Amino acid sequence: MNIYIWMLTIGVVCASQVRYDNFKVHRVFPKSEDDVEALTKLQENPSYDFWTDGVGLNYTVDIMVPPHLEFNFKDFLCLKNLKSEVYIENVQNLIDKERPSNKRADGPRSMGWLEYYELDEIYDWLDQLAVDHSDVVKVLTPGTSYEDRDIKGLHISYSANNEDNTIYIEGGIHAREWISSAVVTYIINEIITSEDPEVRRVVEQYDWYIFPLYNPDGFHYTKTTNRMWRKTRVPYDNCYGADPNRNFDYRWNTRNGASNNPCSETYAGPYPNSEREIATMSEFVDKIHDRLVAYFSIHSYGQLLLLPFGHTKDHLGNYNELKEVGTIGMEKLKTYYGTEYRVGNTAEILYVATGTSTDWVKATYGTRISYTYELRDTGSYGFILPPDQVLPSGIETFGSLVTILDEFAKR
Ligand code: 0X9
Ligand code: ZN
Repeated sequence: MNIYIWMLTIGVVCASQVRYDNFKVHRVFPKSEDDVEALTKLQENPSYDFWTDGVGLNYTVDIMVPPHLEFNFKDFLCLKNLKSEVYIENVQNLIDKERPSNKRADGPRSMGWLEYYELDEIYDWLDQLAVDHSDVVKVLTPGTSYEDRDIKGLHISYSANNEDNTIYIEGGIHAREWISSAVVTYIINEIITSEDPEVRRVVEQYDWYIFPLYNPDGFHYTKTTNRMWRKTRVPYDNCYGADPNRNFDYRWNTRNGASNNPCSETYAGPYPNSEREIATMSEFVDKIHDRLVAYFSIHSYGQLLLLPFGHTKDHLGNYNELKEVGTIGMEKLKTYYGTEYRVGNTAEILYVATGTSTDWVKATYGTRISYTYELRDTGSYGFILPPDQVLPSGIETFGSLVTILDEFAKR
């Protein structure tokens, strides 16, 4: 009897939905190396969730603070004389507002871009596209996640002659960045169904490999249990998950770009490619690498277009070309709704990050085009971007992507 009650309690603890009542997101401005050091130290405490993962001089840091630590946190700010601003008053309120549209009322919904969808809805839609457009669309499942979910994507091909013109798009590598997967599904839909002659002219020149959900276990977990989950779901010591975007086999776990601590949001994992998702998908990219002209990794948030590399501020390789074309792409993006992006090297305009997908592709295969998008917004909603911003995000992002490809083709 006792054992039964004990087991029941454990079960309830593990399965309950995490709530974020009165969790605030503070934006802090580090103005000196001392500030950076103090914040980096604070980040070691996993109770503070750094929504912007790294800390860099003169760049703002968004930190989610649980109510019981609000007092300590304010003391810390005072002590260090750090300037700050409350960006989100109550994270749970945003989650609650998002929720009605993220629930399925009566069975599966047909795909759209006015709400957020579940994993099986997205996968069913991919399957249906392959049926409806069997001449150009094929479903691919190169592998499965740690918890045995498919990593499903599409190969879209208009002509066998396009093989050497392959574009790869990866979405949803960070579980809580729902807008990433939503925008990637929008991109898929436009590539296949757009009737705009300009769009058709560009997209039909390429072969497309597109995977909207690189981290299916994490995604599922954000739907069932913890909306703010980022990593994979592999148990390590006392904590779950490695950061899949620190797990790629290039400069893995080096120079402040990732963490050794399994409880950290940027845990690099025990070794490169330790995460089954990353090992499998890296192997898949390897198989097609000689046809690859572009690799796009889609994240949120910050409205940034990031160029390799994350380990150094140096402008390596074809930085100039990537920066110029990226800037043209972001000018196009702005024409739709006025959304402004900054373009630059990751370590320079964001923070040091190592073992990321776009750096791995660039360094390993020398792929000409390699960009990381940090989609909307700039912090008002952060990861909990309201569903009414899905469609505009899709439209502006797709527009910029087409412009970038077209501009590269002219050079
Ligand atoms: O830290 C990350 O992995 C990305 N930011 S996020 O807030 N979405 O987690 C940035 C990745 C930067 N990419 C490269 N260094 N290539
Ligand atoms: Zn991310």
